[in-house]
Amino acid sequence: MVARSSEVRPSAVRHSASPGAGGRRRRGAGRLAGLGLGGAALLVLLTGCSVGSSFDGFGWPQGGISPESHRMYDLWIASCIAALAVGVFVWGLIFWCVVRYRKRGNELPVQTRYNLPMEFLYTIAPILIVSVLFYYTAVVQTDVVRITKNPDVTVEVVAFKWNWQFNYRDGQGPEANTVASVLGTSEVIPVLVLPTDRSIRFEETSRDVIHSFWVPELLFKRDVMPGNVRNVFEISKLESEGAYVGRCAELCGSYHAFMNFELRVVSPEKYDQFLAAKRDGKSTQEALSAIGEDPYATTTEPFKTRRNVATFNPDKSHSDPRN
Ligand SMILES: [Cu+2]
Repeated sequence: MVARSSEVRPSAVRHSASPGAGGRRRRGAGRLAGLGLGGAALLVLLTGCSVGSSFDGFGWPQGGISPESHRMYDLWIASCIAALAVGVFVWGLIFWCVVRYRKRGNELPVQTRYNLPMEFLYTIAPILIVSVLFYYTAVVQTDVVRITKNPDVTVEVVAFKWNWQFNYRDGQGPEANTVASVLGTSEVIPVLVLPTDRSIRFEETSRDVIHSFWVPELLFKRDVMPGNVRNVFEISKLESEGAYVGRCAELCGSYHAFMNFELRVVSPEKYDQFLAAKRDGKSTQEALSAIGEDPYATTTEPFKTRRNVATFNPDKSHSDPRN
């Protein structure tokens, strides 16, 4: 497949022996290489957040609120750009070959194979590409799952069918004490209040089955396991105040889809006041009101089971699903 003059058939030699054809081919290859380089340079120039947002994140969720989420997002965008650069180059080669070597007569075109430099390139280039992608993936992953010794805030996330409890802890690990707690009920969505600009550790445990703690804006979710497994992850800080819906992302039973909570990100000062109010025995709603925040979740609402005699055992006389 790759050129080697000793392998070339006489007819092909005749064809390529013309100096005009060789010159044209070199110029064509030069143009193609220039086009490829120009395309790659253009893609590199367009790199950064703007490329991601113009292409809708290449399918990756946007609007992350932690440094870790930005790193994962950037890795995805860079990988897409690298894949596109390789793709554009390969597509260019394919179309160039289709046009340049289209059938002109009954003579076979130059048959090339055992070209060592080309074979070498075929082998080395993919290894290099995969190595670079692997390296950056390993760097970002290590960064995202890094655990520090003394995070500013530690929250124990307790999942159960089908709600959440968030325990504010005075230290790390199962031996630490809970100093304040937020418990979700069927009537009230649990609001997890956390501060901006402080490192936060999440320690997860489940009372029954496997759940998954997921705030889409963190661009990260981690399973919440029952038993002795205590899944832990950290974020170095939350960047923007606001209310963000949180969900269970592991199919855990009938009301899995309604197992929502709200992450409320406030300033560090407000967070301290919230925690102080909770420690003083105030309810979560009272403590939220005390710091000037909406006392109830604003991003989601408690679910209605819609389960009663009529809907659980529907028959013709009780067919109205709203009952
Ligand atoms: Cu669940």
